[in-house]
Amino acid sequence: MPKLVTLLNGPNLNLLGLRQPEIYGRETLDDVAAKVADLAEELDLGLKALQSNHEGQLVDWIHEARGRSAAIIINPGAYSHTSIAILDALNAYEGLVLEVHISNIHKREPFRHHSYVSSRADGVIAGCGTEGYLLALRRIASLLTA
Ligand code: CA2
Repeated sequence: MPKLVTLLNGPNLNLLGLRQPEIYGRETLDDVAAKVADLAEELDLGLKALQSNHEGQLVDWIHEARGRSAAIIINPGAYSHTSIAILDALNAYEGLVLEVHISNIHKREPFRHHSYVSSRADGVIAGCGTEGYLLALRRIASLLTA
């Protein structure tokens, strides 16, 4: 039975590939989820990919991952910079947490430089485009087999 990885994308990431390609690239979220699912299969991992624009929904999905999912890859979108609720939910989750940002948040406006989620994350990837999700999955696979 392959170990499960939950991929969570936060607000506005459903618009990926449709607006602001100069920052977020040209791939849609479905393209990204398909690429991550392909790699998960190669690494003998299961994948559940979810996106929501709602903070409480993301909190509920983190709760659901408890005891079921070995790792969470999360791009909390703008909630990275505001949400203590998402941080609290992740602090109550026992598995691995990898935080991904498509853009380099440290090269952008100062309000994007701090992420609440980073204080819980086992790894943070920023500025590697959508490839960051694949890097996060590879890191999870290596931590789970270590
Ligand atoms: O770089 C990232 O992945 C972010 O998490 C993306 C968030 C932003 O608020 C964070 O500071 C950094 C925004 C996601 C918005 O995604 C869009 C994609 C295409 C078009 C419009 C928005």
